[in-house]
Amino acid sequence: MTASKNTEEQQLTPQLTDIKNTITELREALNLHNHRYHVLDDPSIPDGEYDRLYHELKALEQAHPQFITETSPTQRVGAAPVSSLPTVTHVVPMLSLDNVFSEQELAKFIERLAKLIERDENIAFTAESKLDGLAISLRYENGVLVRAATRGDGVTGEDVTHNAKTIRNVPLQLRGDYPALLEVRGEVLLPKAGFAALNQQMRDEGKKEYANPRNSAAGSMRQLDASITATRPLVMYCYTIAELEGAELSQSHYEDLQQLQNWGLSISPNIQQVVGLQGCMDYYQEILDSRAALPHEIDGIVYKLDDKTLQQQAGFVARAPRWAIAHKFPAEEAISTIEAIEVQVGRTGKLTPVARLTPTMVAGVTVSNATLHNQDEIDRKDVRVGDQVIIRRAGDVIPEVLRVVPDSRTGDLAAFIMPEKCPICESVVVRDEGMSAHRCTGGIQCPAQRREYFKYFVSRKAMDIDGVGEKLIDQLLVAELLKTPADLYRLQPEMLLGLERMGEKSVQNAIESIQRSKSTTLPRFIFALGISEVGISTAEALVAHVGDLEDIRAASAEALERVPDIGHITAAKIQQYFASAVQQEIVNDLLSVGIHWPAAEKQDLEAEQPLAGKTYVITGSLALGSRDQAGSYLKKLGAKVSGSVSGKTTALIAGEAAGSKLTKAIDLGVEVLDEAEFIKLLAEYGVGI
Ligand code: 5U1
Repeated sequence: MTASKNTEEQQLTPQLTDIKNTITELREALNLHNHRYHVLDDPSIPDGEYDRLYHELKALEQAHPQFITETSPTQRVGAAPVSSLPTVTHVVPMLSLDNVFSEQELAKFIERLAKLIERDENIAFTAESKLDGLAISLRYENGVLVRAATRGDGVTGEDVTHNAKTIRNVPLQLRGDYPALLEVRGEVLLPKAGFAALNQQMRDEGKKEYANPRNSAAGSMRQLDASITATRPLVMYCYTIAELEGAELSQSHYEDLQQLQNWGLSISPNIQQVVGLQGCMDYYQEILDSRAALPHEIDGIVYKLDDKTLQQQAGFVARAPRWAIAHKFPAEEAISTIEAIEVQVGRTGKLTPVARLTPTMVAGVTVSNATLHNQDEIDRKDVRVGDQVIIRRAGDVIPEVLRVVPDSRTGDLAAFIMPEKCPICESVVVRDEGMSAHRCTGGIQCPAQRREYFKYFVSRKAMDIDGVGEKLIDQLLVAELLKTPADLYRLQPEMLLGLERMGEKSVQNAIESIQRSKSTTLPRFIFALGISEVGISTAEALVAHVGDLEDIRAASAEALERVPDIGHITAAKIQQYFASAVQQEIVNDLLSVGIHWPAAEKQDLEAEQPLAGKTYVITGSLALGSRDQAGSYLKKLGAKVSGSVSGKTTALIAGEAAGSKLTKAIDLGVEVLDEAEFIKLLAEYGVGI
């Protein structure tokens, strides 16, 4: 330590010295994370954690401006370019955005802005998703793409023209009445599906995976070899015009975006004009609700003052415009610690290792458990009890452990090994050859499997016994009244009366819904048996192509494999199920208590299946009836009906109020049919509605 520093510190109170030290530590941490994020494309902490550190530093510096230095991470726009790509100077600097994290902060932003532009707070904004990718600037001269550059530090970026030219929705030549000069900015992204495929490929090749889609987009765009970038399904959405010559635009930012589209550039889906705080918050909630279903990652909303003259009046601060703000979503990733790894046993006996975590807030919810999937995943991620880990909770998906925080392990930690005996019933645990899952061999004798199986058996898609819920099943199991599924049909009112929360009305309700469920359909019954790999559409295919239960029970694995969409493994599982003496008894027992269905409508396999090999998705509400009903028309013609849109979808049938599936279909370029077009399609194949 130098003498002058000593003197300086002697003049500070102990409290100020502490603050100064905290500021220094925060800067060091942020510099390190900045380097990993921008230079190495390999962040070690989630974005939410970075934001937290950044805001802690910013708040301390605001309270103690005497400690602000020119080199503080708060004083710069982004990271300087580092690779061997040529550099580019941005004539108009590439900005970043200030963030808010709550409605209150947003309200303050609007209040401040209203004062700056001397208007009331009913300000018109253009609201759009904050895309989680890499910011890029595209320059078009006489309609021709002449340069693409990364943001870098906002003034100097990297020349990535060779890579931008490989992005399918970046036009090399503008369309229509394009201007003499256009510099446009936006975000390059790798959609979620492309990210998953890329990481699978990295794993297969033994290479390091990307931490998130944004890093993979950055890594892809900063390749020296454009043929590598060309293999990545990147997309670019434009969000602002930086330079323009030779065209007149209106005063509205929203209309600028429409104009960009006319010139052949893509803009973010779901852009809306909104007014005031309420308009912003409604839009925020709508997009947050559909976040998990979107094809690409977004991390918040951007609101921009729509009137460009007023934008000029509001002006800029060092790194960001005063007329725009990013409203960040609650972070979906956070750091926690693994306190234990326990093993859960599912309906089919599959063992799932579950991490018990130090309770941690993720996406607005306290998370204490996260799935570790299976032994292979634990080994691949090298996750151990005691590790600090990054966890993720996205939408309604079960929280999962993504990875260990790099360099966080201190000391020797024991590796996890799956138990050799079931932790619930002590039956032998086996691992099917070539499969990742370990299984308990106890079958329905295992209390865990039995409980899960009964919950499944009564569920809506199976026997649909709505009067029997989880609580009642637990009580019946404890009372040893349920051993095999047919026992449900042997229950008498007096056996239920007196159980917790089972008054006369609930008992009657339970018994009636059990009795009602006896009349079912064969696909539902097969589904309810819980044969591994057999979902409702496989059960429907079995009935359509093989016949009644007796035919299915007697079918060989080879015959089952001839059913569309039934592969080798599923055929073997079905055949093994019906060959097992234990399962035969379960099925016979169910038949003996009176479960029945209408005679199966076996389809003639030779009959014409004009839509065989095609896959449709149905969304929104249809005037012709339920989506199930609409799906059955398609299935009759040999088509498959799926629940989610992908690149393999033939077409999306979109009824009224279609939401995120429609957005995804448009994004993926999947054909969309409205109800009238759908009815016409059916009519072409002789199906009248
Ligand atoms: N969607 C969107 N993201 N984003 C980032 N719009 C947008 N605008 C930006 C930035 C940095 O800057 C403009 C306000 C100039």
